[in-house]
Amino acid sequence: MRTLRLILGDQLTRSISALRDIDISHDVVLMTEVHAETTYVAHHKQKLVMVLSAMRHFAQELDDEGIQVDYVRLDATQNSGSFSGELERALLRHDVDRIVVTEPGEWRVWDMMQSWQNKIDTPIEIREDDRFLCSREAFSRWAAGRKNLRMEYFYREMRRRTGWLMSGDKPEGGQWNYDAENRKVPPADIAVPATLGFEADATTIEVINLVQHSFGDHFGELGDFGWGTTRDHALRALDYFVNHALASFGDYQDAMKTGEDFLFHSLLSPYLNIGLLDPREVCEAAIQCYERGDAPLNAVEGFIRQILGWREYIRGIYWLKMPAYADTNFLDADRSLPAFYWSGETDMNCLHEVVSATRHNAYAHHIQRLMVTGNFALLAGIAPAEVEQWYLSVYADAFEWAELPNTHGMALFADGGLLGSKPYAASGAYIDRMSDYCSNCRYKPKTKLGADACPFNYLYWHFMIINQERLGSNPRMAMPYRTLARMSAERRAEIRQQASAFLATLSSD
Ligand code: FAD
Ligand code: DLZ
Ligand code: SF4
Repeated sequence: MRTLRLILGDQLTRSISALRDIDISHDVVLMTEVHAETTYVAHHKQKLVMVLSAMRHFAQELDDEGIQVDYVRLDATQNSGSFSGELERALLRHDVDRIVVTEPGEWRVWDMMQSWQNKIDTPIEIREDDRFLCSREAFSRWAAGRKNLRMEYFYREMRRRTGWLMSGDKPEGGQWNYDAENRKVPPADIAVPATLGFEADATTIEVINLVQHSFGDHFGELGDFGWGTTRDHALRALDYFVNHALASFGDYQDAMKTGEDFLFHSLLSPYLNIGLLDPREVCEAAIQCYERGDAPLNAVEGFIRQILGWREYIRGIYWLKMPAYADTNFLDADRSLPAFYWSGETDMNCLHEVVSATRHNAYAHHIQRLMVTGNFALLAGIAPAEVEQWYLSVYADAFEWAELPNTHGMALFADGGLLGSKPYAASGAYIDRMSDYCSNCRYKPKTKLGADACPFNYLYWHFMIINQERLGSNPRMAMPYRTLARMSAERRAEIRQQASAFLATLSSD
């Protein structure tokens, strides 16, 4: 029996289910660069380089093993531009008995794959993507019948299931979660590890030229491209993080600092998401570091929770709730995305800094995404679909299964509280406490109203006022609503007036 094995651009894992039983002497692996995938959103140029170069390197590694790889380049003559078209064309080139593929990461492609079963005569086997620690089925079982799908409960179950950081049936150190220790503000002279960059080889340089030529109008700069594009690079990035940054990961996880775009974060999400790293090996490397005594528990638990907890939970929610999930809009937010999300040109220094870093690096860390760009979009009532398009476009790690629940649920509360128990709405005080952005801003974080007032301050109370009917009965919002109740009618009117005037200045052109 001869099998055609289709590998997508985020399935670059040698042990992936679609390759597991490969017969090297007969089978053929199909990999295709297609226009539909390079343009379904206008991906950051660095993401395009990373994915396409990693695909080419992965194909070469399979070829080095003696596997027959049919690799279709973006500029190949007759490239149809879509997975469906390329699969059909490949079937004309190869006489095969069946097609094997691993389920895709995105609903959009899953839907497309379902249609292949009817359109194509050759039998297709769609295999589970078991590169995650919790299968879609196991997540559904966990969610079934629960009123409350909070991450924390899921995470505890995953800790028990894996035995990671457990002492018998108790969590290591006696607590499940050490977040209270993970909100420190870094001293001004903190020594941050140098960024590990990878030099572009001939393959990557060729892709950089292709992207510059064909996708020059996409967001982002290529000048600083330093992402790894091979499994070897990804393993080096993991090793570098564990040995140089993990020990301080917990302490400064929520901090933001001008000129330090990465602080102690791992920068591993793009490698995890395209399959160059496996979540198990990443968590195990962190646990070994703890067991050697090289990183404290608050750091390692905090890091493990991101992967074993958040990453798995977010993916579980995506598959549990799609496709209807994307259409909810609990707060009826409908404003257009302001143009400064692309240009970075705004007097609000925090937004300017985060958008600029995003343009340079195709990266921003979690708190920058959630509490700066996300918080502003929430307070300003930007339409969820527009915000989601932005997040899907601008980060190297952006794949809808991870991006959508984080944006739609966590940042925008558009799901009405399925994912988070309350909106992550914050005034300028939060950004002032966790960053040094405010000291270089034309606005004052402590001023509530007037020309110098930080816009986050009056937008926060405006958000509370206009959403009182929707949020007022939420017990976790009781405190701000008590404060609002004590506010005079004049004060509220002033807030509404200044917020409306500010929002009217936001332009999407
Ligand atoms: P670290 O801070 O070092 O964390 C370690 C790892 O934990 C990450 O590599 C990632 O794999 C995982 N992780 C941490 N938080 C999350 C989370 N909330 N959801 C899923 N995985 C998590 N992550 C993506 O991988 N792709 C996205 O498209 C994406 N979009 C986001 C959009 C918004 C609005 C927000 C608030 C968060 C988003 N995240 C996304 C989650 C998180 O911000 C990134 O995973 C993280 O910033 C990646 O950087 P890092 O590798 O340095 O992470
Ligand atoms: C992200 C991406 C891009 C930019 N280009 C390709 C491509 O040309 N060919 C390919 O196989 N995959 C690409 N990908 C990754 C896919 O978008 C991803 O595999 C699907 O969205 C399923 O998650
Ligand atoms: Fe951002 Fe307000 Fe601080 Fe300026 S003062 S950086 S707008 S939080």
